[in-house]
Amino acid sequence: MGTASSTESPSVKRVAGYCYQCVAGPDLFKVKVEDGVATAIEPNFDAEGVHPADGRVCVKAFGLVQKTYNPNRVLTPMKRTNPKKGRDEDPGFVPISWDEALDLIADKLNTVRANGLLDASGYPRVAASFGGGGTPTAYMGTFPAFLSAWGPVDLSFGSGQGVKCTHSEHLYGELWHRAFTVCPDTPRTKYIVSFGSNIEASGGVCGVWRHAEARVEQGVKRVQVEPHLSVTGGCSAEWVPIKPKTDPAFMHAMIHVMLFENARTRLDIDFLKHMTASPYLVAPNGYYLRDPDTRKPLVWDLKRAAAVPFDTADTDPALEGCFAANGLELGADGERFEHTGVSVSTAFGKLLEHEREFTPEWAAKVCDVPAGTIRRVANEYLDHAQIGATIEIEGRTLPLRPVAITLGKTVNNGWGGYDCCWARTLMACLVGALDVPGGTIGTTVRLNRPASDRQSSAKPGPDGFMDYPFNPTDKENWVSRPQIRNANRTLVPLVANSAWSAALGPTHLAWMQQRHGFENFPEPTQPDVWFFYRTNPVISFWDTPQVAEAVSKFPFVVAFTYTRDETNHFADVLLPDCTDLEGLQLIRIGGTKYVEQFWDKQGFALRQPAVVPQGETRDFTWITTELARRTGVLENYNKAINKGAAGVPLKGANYDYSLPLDQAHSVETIWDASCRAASAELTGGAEEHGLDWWREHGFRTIDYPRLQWYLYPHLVDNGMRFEMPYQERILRVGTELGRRLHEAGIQWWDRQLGEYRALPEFHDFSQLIKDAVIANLGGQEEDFPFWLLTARSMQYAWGGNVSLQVVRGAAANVAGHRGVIMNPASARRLGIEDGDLIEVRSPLRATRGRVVLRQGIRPDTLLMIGQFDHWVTPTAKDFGVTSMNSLVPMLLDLTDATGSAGDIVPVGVKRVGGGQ
Ligand SMILES: Nc1nc2c(c(=O)[nH]1)N[C@H]1C(S)=C(S)[C@@H](COP(=O)(O)OP(=O)(O)OC[C@H]3O[C@@H](n4cnc5c(=O)[nH]c(N)nc54)[C@H](O)[C@@H]3O)O[C@H]1N2
Ligand SMILES: Nc1nc2c(c(=O)[nH]1)N[C@H]1C(S)=C(S)[C@@H](COP(=O)(O)OP(=O)(O)OC[C@H]3O[C@@H](n4cnc5c(=O)[nH]c(N)nc54)[C@H](O)[C@@H]3O)O[C@H]1N2
Ligand code: SF4
Ligand SMILES: [Mo]
Repeated sequence: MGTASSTESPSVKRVAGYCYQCVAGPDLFKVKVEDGVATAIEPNFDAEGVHPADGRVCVKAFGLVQKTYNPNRVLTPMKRTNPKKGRDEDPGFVPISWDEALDLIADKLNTVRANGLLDASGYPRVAASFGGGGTPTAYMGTFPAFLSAWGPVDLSFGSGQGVKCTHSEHLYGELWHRAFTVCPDTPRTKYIVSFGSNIEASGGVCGVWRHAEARVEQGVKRVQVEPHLSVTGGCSAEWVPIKPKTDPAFMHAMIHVMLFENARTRLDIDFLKHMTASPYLVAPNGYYLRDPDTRKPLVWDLKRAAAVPFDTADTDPALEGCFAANGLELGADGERFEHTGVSVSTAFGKLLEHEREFTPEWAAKVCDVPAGTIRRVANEYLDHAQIGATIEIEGRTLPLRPVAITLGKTVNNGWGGYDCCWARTLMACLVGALDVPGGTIGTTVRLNRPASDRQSSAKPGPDGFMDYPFNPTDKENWVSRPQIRNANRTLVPLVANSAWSAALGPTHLAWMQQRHGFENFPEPTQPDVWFFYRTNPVISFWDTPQVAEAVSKFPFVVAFTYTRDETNHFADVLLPDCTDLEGLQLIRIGGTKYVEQFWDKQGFALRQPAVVPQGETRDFTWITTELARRTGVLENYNKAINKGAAGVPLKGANYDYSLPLDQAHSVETIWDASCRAASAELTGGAEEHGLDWWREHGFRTIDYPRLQWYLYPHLVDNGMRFEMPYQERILRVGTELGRRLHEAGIQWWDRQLGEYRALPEFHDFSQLIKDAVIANLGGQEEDFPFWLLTARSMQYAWGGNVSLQVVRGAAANVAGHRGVIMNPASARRLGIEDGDLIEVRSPLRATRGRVVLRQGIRPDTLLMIGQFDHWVTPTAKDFGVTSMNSLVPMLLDLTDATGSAGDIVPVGVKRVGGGQ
């Protein structure tokens, strides 16, 4: 704890903590506590030079004082007394003791264990959902250790995150450059093309800080391509109002300009030849031509005028051209094609063929952006790329390529996501700007292991690329029976099999199956027990009434609860946890993390009770330990904690703070051991500071090498290349997956199978989405002339802080928070004026809201910011602000091969009432 300054009374203290309310954190702060009452959140300036924003927090963190003292908090455990569950049913929650609440839950869990952890369909009987981007982990203490001790738990049920986040980027980003999320190397870049990445709202304090610095220090030019002028568009050099979901056309045309309207010498030829698969020879069936003995892909060596394995020393591989060569082609399921004197072209040659038709003039018609604009942006990108430039980072000379392309969540999700991720990564490769200083770089890994270190997760695999843990698609090993209700490993090879893979499966399939099963799939079942924490899927998911219907039928729902909300409306038991300023927990900080957290340090930070917990709220670790004790898994729970499930392995090379297995430990004991292990881990065993030291200091870090911000040097050192432009593995994996599914009689995933192409096949995704919605739900196309979109608000963390007046007050200063944003010209045509009440109708259903007229939106687009439409959450339920979520259907036809879909739906509008 910091000391009080001289002008303040001695009863004032400052308590260090962290904020991880949104995925752009964690950020460090201090809580000012006067006479035991938290009165202010302040930056933690002890972290100057340590934290990328020098210890500052964003506007959302300042809501935490009000969050603590919110009179609408649920302050005791509650149980439901009305057995009927429905939106219009009063749950009849009554206060109960912790003993009763925990016994009630333990009783259900013990019954589950007695019946078997898996049900007749092979699905876990216990399910759990956690909210936005994994941030709940920073607040749920040892709960991960309980989940691991319990056994199989189904994390299938979409909680808004995952399929709605930057989902395609998560999967393809990890495949291509171990980039669960992707961002510019903002401190060095000079030119950014952002396709709907709303960084000034979504980037958190570090992202906003870095972009502000880049504008001032480097004069970075950012071009914001998006249908609606977000706050990011507002502070960009240029706004390009593209038609929704046509970004792939824009990007194809940029590639076309780089390939066909510029001399090859403007590209990074050396990078393409030696750091990518561009020179690999592609055989007639679409797979690489390989050396028959070593099975290594072949390149055409201009020096020898012969085909040689890609890793042959001293070659000058041809980038383009057709050659006659011999070799072996390996297709799906071990198919072999032997070729003699076959005519082959390079992967780069295939790319040229593929991109030839995508001229800016063609794209202009698709995306409603002038050809000249697309051409200029492509050329500006080339102009800024500085091919040949270098920079020294920690004594090592690396390429400097100060150009980057970023993608927002809707560009990334659903149809077109593959195309956009591919095009963005390819454009980085064309100028040698992938994961090098100044370029387009990755932040963190989640699907590959170890998640703590991008570099060591990138291990050499076959064919010169990084290995990737695809879920098996061969006959013997394909996971033909889904292990969880969203069938992630069965349907999505790319989703891998890490701790995050369940939440990144096609999570809406779990909800959809609560209505109807899929043909030749296991009988859908409900979880016997469903836990959820820091998520509100009845507000945040798609087709929210359908989610509500499914939840209302779940037999036993346990809600960790802050206030009453739309999802815990259907709960059986409410458990009130200590919130941000009341709980105790140690988390890892530093390194590189999304959204733009790039540190020169790594270490740990502590969150501690700054004030006495309100009411009967309890520390998450206490609740968890009690559950473990009452369900007979204490020993495994302690084992899991010792192994690091609560964030730090308690035993390392020079130290051992492992907890005895046979007893329940207090919250302080657990975190004291974690603190000691963390100190020891950071110092090779030299320090063993306990909880008291950490309470006083708040955080402890060591250096994090800046060289590790970039993956490129690691690839060079290990003889690996980026798997671009040609997707031979995707083609093979998709072909095999298709065969497995068809062998199992499953035809309903065929549309998704179509996406497994070596080079993405262009579609007008804008039209495709409209057609799919109308085909499934009916209606006439002319009745739905608008696209409805959504966007982030800097003030709100999803729906996590909507009940705080102070947050709403801050948001009220930013245009668009009052209602539905609409272009004045379109409004005039429909006789609509600012403030009018309108009905917005999709083929699924309608909602109502007030119109906010703004020039900064395309005439064919409407936007509903954030996720409101609350009907239980205190204060938010009185906002009268609508959301798109009840209008967006969950449909297989909207689901891409990665299992995601976009926050976009075609709608019509009519005026139903005058202004207020
Ligand atoms: N319309 C629309 N919908 C969207 C999006 C959008 O842009 N527009 N974005 C989507 C995306 S990308 C995501 S990641 C999801 C996120 O959506 P979710 O993961 O569902 O997250 P939230 O809506 O923030 O839900 C947070 C819940 O946790 C509760 N809570 C907050 N603090 C505490 C606490 O300390 N303790 C407990 N027990 N509970 C707490 C809040 O009251 C709230 O009910 O939303 C998706 N939905
Ligand atoms: N303050 C705050 N920060 C957050 C979060 C939060 O809730 N609050 N949530 C975090 C999470 S989980 C996520 S997933 C990220 C999301 O981060 P972003 O992707 O940056 O978030 P959004 O603002 O939802 O992005 C929507 C933008 O995309 C544009 N857009 C919509 N459709 C299209 C399209 O078809 N083409 C193009 N080019 N643009 C389109 C919209 O105009 C809007 O400006 O934010 C993270 N950061
Ligand atoms: S950016 Fe997110 S984690 Fe950081 S202070 Fe703001 S709300 Fe908290
Ligand atoms: Mo998200």
